[in-house]
Amino acid sequence: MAKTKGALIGCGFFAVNQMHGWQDLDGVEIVAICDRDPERLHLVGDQFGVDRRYRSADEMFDDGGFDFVDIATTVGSHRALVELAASHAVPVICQKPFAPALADAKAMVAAAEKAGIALMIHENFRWQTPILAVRAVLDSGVIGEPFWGRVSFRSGFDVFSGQPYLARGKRFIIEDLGIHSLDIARFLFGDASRMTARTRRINPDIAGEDVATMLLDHDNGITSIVDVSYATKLPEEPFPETFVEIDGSRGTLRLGKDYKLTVHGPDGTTRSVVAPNLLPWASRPWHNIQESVALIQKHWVERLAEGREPDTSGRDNLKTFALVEAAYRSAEYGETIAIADLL
Ligand code: NAD
Ligand code: 89Y
Repeated sequence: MAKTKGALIGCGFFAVNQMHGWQDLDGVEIVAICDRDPERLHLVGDQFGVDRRYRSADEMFDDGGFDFVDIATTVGSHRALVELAASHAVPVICQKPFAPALADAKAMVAAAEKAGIALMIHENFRWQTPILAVRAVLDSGVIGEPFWGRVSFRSGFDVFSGQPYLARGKRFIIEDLGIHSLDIARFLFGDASRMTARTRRINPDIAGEDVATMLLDHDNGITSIVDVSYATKLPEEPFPETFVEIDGSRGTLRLGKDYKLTVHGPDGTTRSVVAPNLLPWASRPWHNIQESVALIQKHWVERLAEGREPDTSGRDNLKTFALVEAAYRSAEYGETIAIADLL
């Protein structure tokens, strides 16, 4: 059977994971890559054996010959590149964060819909093995109806050495990492209607906030706390693990350090380890994230073939991105923000 052909724009720090993920999928071949930095183009092109290399996305689209494009650049270029893909009617995956602002994200969804193409946001954290395990427990009904939850990511890991731009942005942890935690909260507890947030900057060497505490009212009555920090110095560094606590009408669930999952219900307590697989190309501690890249890319290819909307489509991800926007507004004005007013 003919392979699905893809092109990748942005051959930086994270794109290498995406290239590995594509390489592992039997039915996919990345036939062209693009980066304005010739060194990155050379490095990634040689590592993955891709001959068609471009410094300009316009030129790559003009030459065409691919069924989808994977955008792995940083946020500033997302809107222009998604609109470029739409103008060539090429289905597109775009890395998180969706866009610099909600208005851009809405314009990107509109452009994709007008062109009749699929748009998926690479929101991979909900595809992590431990998070999928938590979702499966909720679906089993063993803890009953959830009424309270917490999604927590607290770390002191140096993310700035690999991603130096993170230290320079006016917005940092909510836009970069909290966006994943907020999406996990939506995945586990459903859409949210109200957001209250507080932020702090502890690290004096960065421009944005590195601590955020967010309170969400979900449509189904669940209250959740999403708390994120890159200023938390623990005896054992948990990066990049997300901890989850859920209280339900019949029991409780706790996902803690080293992927330990404890589920307590009317029939007793079960303890298990829901660790991610260490893929051959992955490296600790990133393997949890790396496996979720492979899983979301598989999901994209399946949905593309079926002509069905991916779970983290642009339309869906507007609701996660609205929570990001709401958190910044709430922290700035000290108010609770109604999400419907943003969408
Ligand atoms: P990076 O700066 O290392 O790489 C981006 C690359 O894109 C650079 O090589 C740059 O030259 C190239 N580029 C930028 N604009 C371009 C354009 N218009 N045309 C061609 N090339 C262009 O950044 P990174 O750390 O790899 O992050 C990329 C994206 O991945 C960010 O949005 C980041 O938030 C996201 N990310 C996601 C995860 C995740 O788990 N989903 C993890 C880390 C990073
Ligand atoms: O950019 C971030 C992401 O998406 O996952 C972890 C990260 O690399 C640093 O916060």
